[in-house]
Amino acid sequence: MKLYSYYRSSAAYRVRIALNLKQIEHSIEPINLLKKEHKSADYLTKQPQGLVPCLETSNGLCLAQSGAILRYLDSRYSKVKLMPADPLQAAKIQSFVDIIACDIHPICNLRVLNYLTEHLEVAGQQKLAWYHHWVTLGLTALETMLDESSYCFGEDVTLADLYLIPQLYNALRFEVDMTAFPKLLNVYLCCNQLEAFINAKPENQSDAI
Ligand SMILES: N[C@@H](CCC(=O)N[C@@H](CS)C(=O)NCC(=O)O)C(=O)O
Repeated sequence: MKLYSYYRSSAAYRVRIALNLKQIEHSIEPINLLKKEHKSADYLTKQPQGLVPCLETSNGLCLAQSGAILRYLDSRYSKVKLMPADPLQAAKIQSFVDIIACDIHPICNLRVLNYLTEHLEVAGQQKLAWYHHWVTLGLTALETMLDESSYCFGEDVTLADLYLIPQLYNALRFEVDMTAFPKLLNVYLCCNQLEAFINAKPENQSDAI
């Protein structure tokens, strides 16, 4: 199994954590977004949107979209289940995940931020204000959904943690004020003590600059 990844991609980061947690044998093929490798003709045959991640299975099938990849890995590899069997608990976790996957990430990712500056003549400071506004709004909702557990939903890692940690990594990188989010930060510290999360960190990737 091969994961096409970029070290700073939070969507790829989610999948790297899952592959590590489930101890799935895999290789990582770096795709350099700054060099536009994700727009090469070859890569577009694998991921038609020209985005990372993309997972190539051992029989050569390419899967796009981190959510679909994670769902596939969780149903195919039962070691460390990412979603509980209980429908209500699973729905609560999915709500948390969707705030990141649907409401924060799509409007704060690289191509959206680049569009603001390159096509709408938005200044760098305003672009940063955009990022801070939408991330802070999302994190404010997420903070209310947690209790004092080590991980987002109890004492076992779930899909929620795989979405939260990359999102927080990004928020810290862009210096979002985190003082209102002690529960999120506690989960961040707990997860980052686990080998699967440490090995998936951007700075621990072979393509990290
Ligand atoms: N919904 C997609 C989002 C993928 C995505 O936005 N990937 C970003 C990196 S996190 C990317 O490839 N950006 C390239 C670009 O903006 O040109 C997923 O979850 O896989």
